[in-house]
Amino acid sequence: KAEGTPFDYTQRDVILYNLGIGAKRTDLPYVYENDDNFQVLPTFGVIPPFNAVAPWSFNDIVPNFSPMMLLHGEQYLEIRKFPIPTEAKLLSYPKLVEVVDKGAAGVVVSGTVTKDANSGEDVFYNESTVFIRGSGGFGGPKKGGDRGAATAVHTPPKRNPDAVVEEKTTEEQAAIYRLSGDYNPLHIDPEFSKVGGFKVPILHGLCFFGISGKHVVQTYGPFKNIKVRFAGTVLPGQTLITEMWKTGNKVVFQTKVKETGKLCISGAGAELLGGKSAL
Ligand code: HDC
Repeated sequence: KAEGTPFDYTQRDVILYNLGIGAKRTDLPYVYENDDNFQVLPTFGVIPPFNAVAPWSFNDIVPNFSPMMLLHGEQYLEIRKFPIPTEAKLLSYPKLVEVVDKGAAGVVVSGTVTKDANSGEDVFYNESTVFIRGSGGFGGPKKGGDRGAATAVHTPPKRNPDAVVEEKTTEEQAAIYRLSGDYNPLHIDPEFSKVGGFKVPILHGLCFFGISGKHVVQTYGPFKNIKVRFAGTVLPGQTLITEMWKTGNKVVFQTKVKETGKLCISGAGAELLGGKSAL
């Protein structure tokens, strides 16, 4: 039986995560453990599996692997237990889902179940897609599989968005976000990011995913799953504009960088939990 990678967290980790995705000192439910409604933003579900030990190595599955050329391509998160605990001991079990050949790039998808270490109950399921520039052309399949909500591409309706939320990130956004567990130097070390093709260290995909997810929660309430494609990079300090369309129980959304007008999240959607939630 595979051994899970442990992730134990406390209220302190919850507050640090919430701050990393832009919670303000006045957002007491996000930053104050004694608030009656103290909670973790639901996109926290991507954190426990982040450093889970994978039973494969990139060097074994794609050619010319370089960590400097790796970008986060897509993310799917399913929350399987509500309310999300504000402290817990969890175990994550990563699996390789697929390796796709995009010619100039290799695309690797992993899927990770995260369980409560005491009860054995599922808490989160994640699928993460990484886009590795220069690691394609190995003769693999050109398209990935259809796994329902995990691979859905959500198309915004033609009408104007039903809701728009704008939020400026801070210059320190990546420096704070990384303390939740993604210490990739691409987001802090200019020497490293330069080799990857970026003059300035770029923001973590999962940081602007979290900020956009927060916009969805604050507008429509909690969701049971969320899927995004990282369509463009974001620099710390830039302003994010999340455009949302409510279609039934689903929120279709996309996020733009205000300063450039370019999409950083596209084809995204979240399925709402609905009803009264304890979140
Ligand atoms: O879309 C381009 C881009 O720059 N996106 C933004 C990437 C980004 O900023 N990511 C976040 C920051 S990096 C990060 O956070 C790393 C982190 O520290 C570690 C992650 C670890 C996660 C694991 C957790 C366990 C780019 C460069 C990705 C693609 O642009 P192009 O090269 O111009 O590609 P394009 O010609 O448009 O398309 C080629 C084929 O690839 C598919 N594709 C495009 N964007 C994709 C993608 N696939 C997955 N994810 C994406 N984001 C296209 O569909 C196309 O395929 P096909 O021809 O079959 O349609």
